[in-house]
Amino acid sequence: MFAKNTYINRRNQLKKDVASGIILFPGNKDVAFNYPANTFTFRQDSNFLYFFGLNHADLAGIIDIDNNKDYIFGNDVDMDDIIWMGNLPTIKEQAAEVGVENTAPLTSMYDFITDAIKAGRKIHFTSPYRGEIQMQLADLLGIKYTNVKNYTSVELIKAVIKQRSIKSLEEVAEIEKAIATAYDMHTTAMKMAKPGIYEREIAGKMEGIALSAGGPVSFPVILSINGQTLHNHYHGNLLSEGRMMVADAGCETELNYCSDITRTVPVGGKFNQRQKDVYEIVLKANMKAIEAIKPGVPYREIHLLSARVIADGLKEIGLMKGNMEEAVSKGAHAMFFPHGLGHMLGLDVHDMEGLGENFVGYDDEIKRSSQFGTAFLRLGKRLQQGYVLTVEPGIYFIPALIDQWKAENKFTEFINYDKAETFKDFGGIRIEDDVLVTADSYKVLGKPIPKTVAEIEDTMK
Ligand SMILES: [Mn+2]
Repeated sequence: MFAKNTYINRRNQLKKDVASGIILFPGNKDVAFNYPANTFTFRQDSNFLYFFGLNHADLAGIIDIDNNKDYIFGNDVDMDDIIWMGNLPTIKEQAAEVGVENTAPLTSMYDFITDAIKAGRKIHFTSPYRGEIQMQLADLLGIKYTNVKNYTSVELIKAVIKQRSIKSLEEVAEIEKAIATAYDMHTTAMKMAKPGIYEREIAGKMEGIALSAGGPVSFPVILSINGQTLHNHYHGNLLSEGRMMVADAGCETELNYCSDITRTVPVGGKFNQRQKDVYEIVLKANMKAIEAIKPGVPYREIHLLSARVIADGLKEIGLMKGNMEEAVSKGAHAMFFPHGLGHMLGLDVHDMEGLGENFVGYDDEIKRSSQFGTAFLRLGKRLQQGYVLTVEPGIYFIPALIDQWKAENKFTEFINYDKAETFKDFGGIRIEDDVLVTADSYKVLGKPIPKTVAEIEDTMK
């Protein structure tokens, strides 16, 4: 974990940003995989990690704003735990490492919260995303399980997002560590992408590299020759010449900071002309978007800029036609680019999304668009120094979507459906980097991962 002052300062800032009451951060519990003693890999809650740093199950953190006191609730290990799981420092000792003086057994948290409720004090908590925590909160607060989400604190959610959005140097350094591992994952995948190999062989190798480096993957590896399915987790296809392989994968560091990188490569290592034509458009959209990053610019503008680069490029190769400014404003490009340009990145791969996508990505000034395509943009608001975000444009040929829009005669003035028909066997291309917003521009984080046609072909040789 970081030095204890990091956690003390974060909690103190929160006490300034939330007016009064008690802030409750339940840590995560182990979750059963197929029977109680066989659990999923433990993942601590990111808010708990951010403010309390401790990385094991069955803890809770409380910040008493009114009395300026921080607490960790948890149980010391007993002999059974020591025999089966090994020894751990006492809760008191662990708490001291993150600058918390007050500790108590987990069960006493119920009395603590009950007393606070009786005294009419406000209990702030964020929206639970796991059933176990939702039930724990219902129990603690004496409310119905289904009613818990109605009591979440918007004040706390906004205060947490305000802090976690701005990455410190030590956090950026962690993210760069995660990208260093992603470099190994992706260059290994490129070298393995030969005809006759199954997707799962490469996906498994990538996940193994993440685990070897000390953390899990930051989300299940997306690796597919059917890249037109955006979040494709099926890994059973055999790679064959003429297909593009999309690999969208990252990892977590030991401190649980994430990377999220996408590369798309031609199976066998050589782009054919059609693949190169589409690839160069996506690459240009990725680079132009990155170059536009600086504080004060709404990310939605950069999303639309990348959409424009894609539309112009598709017009050049005959897939779109007409006035591209109009096409983009009406959303015609979204048949080929039906998702957002990117999202924040940090302790979560879609950072803070558990707190609510619109709280993270939008604000009073910039509201989420309802237009197909742009509506899926997770981050639209103005950028600030210290944000870390992904830039991930793509072009996809989704046969069912082409069929539907064609049948509806949708945007026939902008889309050349005859030509689109001939691309139904193409798949998709996405290129994603992780970028820091600096004082006056941007920094692409981590060691550069092969990205141009020449770099990729050279790596795959
Ligand atoms: Mn991403």
